[in-house]
This record gives sequence, C-alpha cells and structure tokens, in this order.
Amino acid sequence: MTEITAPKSPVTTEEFTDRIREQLKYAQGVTPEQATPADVYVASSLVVRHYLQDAWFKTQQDMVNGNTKAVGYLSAEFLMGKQLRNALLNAGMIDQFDAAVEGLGFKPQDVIDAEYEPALGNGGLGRLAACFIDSLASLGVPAFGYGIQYRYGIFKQEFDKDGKQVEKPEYWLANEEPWGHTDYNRSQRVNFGGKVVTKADGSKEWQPEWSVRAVPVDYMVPGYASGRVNTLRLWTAKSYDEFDLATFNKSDYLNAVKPKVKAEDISKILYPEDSTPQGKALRLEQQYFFVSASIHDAIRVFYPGQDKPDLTTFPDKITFQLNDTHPVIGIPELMRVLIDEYGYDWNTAWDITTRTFNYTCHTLLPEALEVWPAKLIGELLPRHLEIIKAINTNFLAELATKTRDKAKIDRMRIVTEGDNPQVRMAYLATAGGSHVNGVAALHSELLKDVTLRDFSDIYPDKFTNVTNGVTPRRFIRLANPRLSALITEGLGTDRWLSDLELLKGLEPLAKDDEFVKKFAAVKQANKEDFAAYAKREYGFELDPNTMFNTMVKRLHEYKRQSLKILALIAKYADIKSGKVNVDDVLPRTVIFGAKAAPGYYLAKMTIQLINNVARVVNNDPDVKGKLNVYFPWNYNVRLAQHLIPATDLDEQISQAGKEASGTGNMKFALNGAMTVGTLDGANVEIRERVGAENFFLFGMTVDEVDKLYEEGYSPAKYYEADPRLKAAIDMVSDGTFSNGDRNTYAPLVADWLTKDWFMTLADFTAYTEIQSDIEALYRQPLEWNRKALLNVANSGYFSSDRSITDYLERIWHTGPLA
Ligand code: 26Y
Repeated sequence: MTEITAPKSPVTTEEFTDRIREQLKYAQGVTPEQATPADVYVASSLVVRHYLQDAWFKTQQDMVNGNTKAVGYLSAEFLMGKQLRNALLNAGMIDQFDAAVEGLGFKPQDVIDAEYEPALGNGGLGRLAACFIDSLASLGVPAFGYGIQYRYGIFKQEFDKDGKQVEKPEYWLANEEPWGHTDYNRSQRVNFGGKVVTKADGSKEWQPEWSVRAVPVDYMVPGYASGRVNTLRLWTAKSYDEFDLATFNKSDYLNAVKPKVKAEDISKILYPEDSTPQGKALRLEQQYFFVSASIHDAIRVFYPGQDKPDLTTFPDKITFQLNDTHPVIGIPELMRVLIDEYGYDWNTAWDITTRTFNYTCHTLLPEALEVWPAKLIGELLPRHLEIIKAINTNFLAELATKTRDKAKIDRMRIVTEGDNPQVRMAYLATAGGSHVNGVAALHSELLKDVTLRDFSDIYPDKFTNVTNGVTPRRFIRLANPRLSALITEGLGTDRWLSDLELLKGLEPLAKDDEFVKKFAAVKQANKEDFAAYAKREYGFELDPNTMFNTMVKRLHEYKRQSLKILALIAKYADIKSGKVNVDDVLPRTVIFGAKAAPGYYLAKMTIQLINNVARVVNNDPDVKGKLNVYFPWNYNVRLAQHLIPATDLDEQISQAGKEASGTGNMKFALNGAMTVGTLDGANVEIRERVGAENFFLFGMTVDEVDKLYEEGYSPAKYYEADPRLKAAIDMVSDGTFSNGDRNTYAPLVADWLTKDWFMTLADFTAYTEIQSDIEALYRQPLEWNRKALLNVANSGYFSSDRSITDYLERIWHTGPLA
C-alpha cells in the first residue's frame, strides 16, 4: 500500500470545469469554443486563486493576530518560474485541472505552456529566494517575500548568425498576467533627494525633492499541503504626476511626461549585470525604493490603524533577511523611520534595528561586495548618509573597546576615508544585524576566515552557515514526474515531498538490479522527452542514446565554461588528428545554457566560441554521432525543468573557493545525474553525502589554489606542458572556429595564456584525466545508474525545507503558525 499525503483537492473536476467556464465568460469574455489555450490558462489561474483566497486571508489574519514572528525576505530578485502548475500541485488540484481542461477540449500541456515565465532574477540568488518562499509556506511559517516587480525581467537571450549573444527586452507583462494582484490602496510613498534641515528642537527633518508611489503587486505563495498561503509582495513604481498639464498644453509632450518616466524607470528593468557595476544611481534608487516601501508596509501590517505604535516590539513581529547586500540600505532606513518618523532615541532605534536584520552573503569575490560612493548616497538619500556616518562613528568607538589593533579597526570602517569615501554595504550589514551567514559550509568558513575575517574575530557569534537548498516540489515533482512516481513506489509513500530526507530509504534499492533498471528507464524516457522538446523549441536533433552532459549556469570566468569547452576541443582534436580512434569514443551530447552580463566582454566571447565549436563539430562527418554540442539560448527556469531530469552528467567545475554554493548542483543530484566537480561550494557537502565513490572529483583545492597564486601563477607553463591543452588552444587561435579568422578569439586566448585568473589551464589535465573514469563507468549502465540512484537517495539534505529549518533555528528563532 502506498501512503498518499499529497493535499486533497478542494474541488471536483465538475466544479473546476464550471469555474473555468465562469471565468472564461465573465473575466475573459469568450465562450469555451472561442477560447485559446492562453484564455484557458488565465481562467484556470483565476480559479486556482479563487480556491486559495480563504487560506490566504486566514494565513494573514493568523500572522497578525498570533504571536509567531514572521519572516520578511528582502530580495532584489525572485526567479519564480511558471506559477500555474506549481499552485495546482501545492493546492492538490493537478488531477482536477487536467481532467477539466481536457473536458473542455484542450491539452493541459498547451495551457501550461501559455504561461509566460516571470524572469525577475539573474540566477542562483533569485531562484534561491523563490525556493525559500515556497518552503516557508510549505512549513507554515508566516512570511513575506519583498522585492520589485520589474517591468522587464532579465533580458531575453538570442544568438546572431556569428553565434554572438544578443540581448532583447523581456516584456513578460505583454499578455494578461493573472497571478499578480495590484493593490493600489496599500501603496507607499518613497522619497528621494533634497536636503536635511535641523529643527529648533535639534531633531532632523529630511526635505526630499521628489517621490514615487510604490504600488504593491501581490502574488500568492501557496504552501505544499500546509493549508497556508503566504505573500510575495513585489513593488512597482508609479508617478504621482501623470503629466504636467501646463507643459503639455505648450505642446511639449515629451517633457510633460518626464517626471512620470523618471519615476517609473525605477521598476523598469532588472539589472542584468553581475560582473561590472553599472547604472549605479538607478540601482541604488531601486534598492531604496523596495526596501523603504517594505519596511513601511510591515509597520502597516503589524500595527494596523495605530498612529503611535510601540515599535520596540517590531523585532518580535518580523525579522528581515537581507538577501545579499542589495537591500542593506534598509538598515539606515529603519533607523531613520524610528528616529525621524516615530521619535525614538538613537540607542533604542539601534537596538530595534540590529535585532530586526540579518544578512546572507552569496559571494566570495571581493569585487562583488557592493560599495556605494558616499557622494551618491548623499545626493539621493542625504538623511541616510548622515545616519550611516553616525553608525560608522559609533561602530568604530565600539571596536575601540574591543581591540587595541588600530589597523584592524581601520580596516573595518563602514565608510572609508579619503577624497572619495565609499560605503561598504557588507560591513554595514554585518554591523547592523544580528547574524551573518554564508550559503554552504566551505563558503561560510571562507567568509569567516578571509572575506569578513576582522568581523568574525571580534563578533564570532554573529557568524553561521546555512547551506542552500532547492524545493523538491518544483524541481522533482513537477520537473520529473516519472522519477517522482518511482520514488513514491520505492518508498511506499509520497511523504518525501515534504520530508526529503526520506529519500534515504531508496539506498537499499540501489542493490536491487530491477529497481535500478526502472530508474535507468526513467532517465532514458526523460532524455527522449528532452530530445523532442529541443527539437520543437530549438530545432536541435539530440540523440537520446548518447550521454547527456550538461553545464548550465551564468557565464562567468570563475565558473569555467572555458575548461569544459577546451576539453571538448581537445577531444575533437584527438579524433581529427587520428590520435584517438573515433570508434572508441563514447558518444556524448554536450549541452550548455548560460547568459552573460551584457557588458562582460570575455564572457560574451566565450558564448561565441561555444556556439562556433557547436557549429563546426556538429557538422563534421568525422565525429558524427560521437560528439555533439548544443547551446539552447535563453536558459531559464522552464528550460531547467526540462533539462535537469534528462541529464546524465552535470558539470560543477568552478575554481575552488569561488562558487559560494551552487544550487544547480543540488537539482542535478536530486534528479539522478552524476556530477563532475571541484571541491567548491556545496559540491563539498554533496560529495560528503552521496559518497566520494559516487562523485567525479578533480582539480585543485582552495589551499592549492592559494599556494599557486602565492608562488606566482604562469598559465603559459601549463600550455607548454600538456600537448592536448596546447592543441586545443591552438585550434581556437588558428581560426578553426572562426572561418579561418585568427583574430576573432585573440583576446580570449591572450587572457588564457597570460592571466587566466581562475586557473583553468592549471586544472585542465586533471579534468581531462577524470573523463576516462566517467566514460568507463558510463559504459556499464547498471553501475552508472546505481551510483546515480545513490545520489538521489543521499541528497535529501539539499531540500530548501531543511535550509529554512536551519534559518529558523539558527537565525530567525521563529516557527510555523499555531
Ligand atoms: C549587485 C549586482 C551586480 C549583483 C546582482 C546579482 C550581484 C550579485 C548577483 C547575484 C549573485 C548570485 O546569484 N549569487 C549566487 O547565489 C547562489 C545562491 O546562494 C549561490 O548558489 C551561487 O554560488 C552564487 O554565485
């Protein structure tokens, strides 16, 4: 008997059908005969919202009336993926939906496909935020996700005829969007610019120059089988002045709408840059915009109708988690609100503020830690700059009571000295909050020992680790229904969906050849599905009887897509030169997915190279059927959901010490892919759990990397030492992948040979050597699948439910609603 704990549907198929008809009629204004899949998508979404509405009210009421502290997850990104199927799953209505839609003459998949994915994030950090709010709701913890409803999400990636990345605007709101509810009556005013005056009583008054109206767009976040529905509140910027009538009447139409355009620019685009900071002022405006609105919103929610609320209880009502440094301006903002708007003295305000905020760091690259010129903050937020300076002064005074090391105190300044002082947001976050956490064990260690060393010396108790996780609902159950069914069969229960450690129960089944064969059949069927999908969406011809070898993530030098492509070229060169007999080559399909920041020159050149390697290799009869390379453009959550379940081998090959965690690595392991990876980020913990014998480890460790930097790293030495590496790089230089042009990749090659900041060349030999182990194992399908199954069985730890439980215990000190 299989135990089923999935939520029970609140509706029958007949009711669901009637409701869809009703929505089609009254909301869409079409008959079922006239309706398109897009109409049915909107109608069904409205039906799901309808059934979630009472649970949503009740969750909000219980949160405000009860004594359970809520979580406010402040994040510049929420990479949600499609909503409909997820909401159906979490609310228990998948079967009723499928049957109702079929009854109306539609294919459920067409209706699902009609949804346009909100792409309001760049990558890992944004998708983590989405997993976390799913887990919070599923665990029944009252929570708000607070962010921005960007009008244009991350750019839509296309490739031109030369294989170069082209960025197109992603206007995801072009069609009706049934999930966001715009609540004009809960809007907030957010001010900018102007000056600060000192009043007669010595208090300060900020006289801003301009303001925008922050209007919340609310998304329901239904928990899986928890009966709870939380809120994702994304702010959109509206102008208070639609247009200036006097100017308009002078026929100066463009200038008449200038203030409106300026205001609404704030929520116009998601900054795609994750390398070079650009558009600084606008980004700071965005950060302040959503954080200020969210803080005022929380006060409105938790102290309804109170003019003089007792905000000393604020940290008992809500705890704000700062998702990286992007929302850190919230610290001086809460100080300002408490002091200027509610009249608290500095010390009380500081006590409230430091008890309210916590900070998660997602990087180790020092250049990725945000720093704002004090001048810019002063122009945009003059009162906040005063407060930041005062925080800095007090902080330095406090440090002086804790250490005599003047140099150390100086290093810890929140505001630097000199002609062009800078505000270090990570330092402000560390000083102004209760806890700081890294996102994987190794990362948290390095954060303590390197990046924030001085801080952890003086405030060791502030530092903790919470290893990232991913939601099994979206990334196993929705993405991989076949594997889900097999897991449920193997465990005799579907309870693993809310208690992922139960996957451990699959471990004994790895000894059962029959079960392993079923597992292999699931993978094979997923590969066939993906091949069909890739054909339909991209026109690719993938052979599902080859190994599917995937590398998907943002394009960044430290992630080392270069290592993968160079190894692939080396293989190609081996075959071309006859060093390797083509008949001995294990057939592989290599699949890349990656967006590069639009201003990131080398990353974009790497994309161009990959596309051209694909063009050459896929069209070369000498390697036909043995080596294929595909680069589906515009990698997003949807593509991830299709590709991850179909992958045999996943690449996590960053330079050790550079990838804070990675979350793709977890999704692949949970879907039964093997990983080839370095000892970096969460790879370390994945390998510990799945077993060293079930993980393809290669490359330098953090210590070895450090040592090599110290000794003086010379990439050319490696080029000379490994003939295969030399052959691969020479092939890039000699025009093989640029129609004979030797200049196309010259900057990339020069970088490899003279800088190679992330030591791709130094790890090349180890990386190519591990390939023989990989291929030997793959030639034994039963053994490969046994190990892949052990990856699934031992990855339950990487559920975002576990991450959230760790946050609750170590940082937030709250729990589910009673
Ligand atoms: C300030 C701006 C330029 C900026 C925008 C986006 C800076 C950083 C980011 C995004 C960072 C990010 O996605 N980091 C990733 O976070 C994941 C979740 O913790 C980690 O798994 C991953 O290793 C890390 O690179």
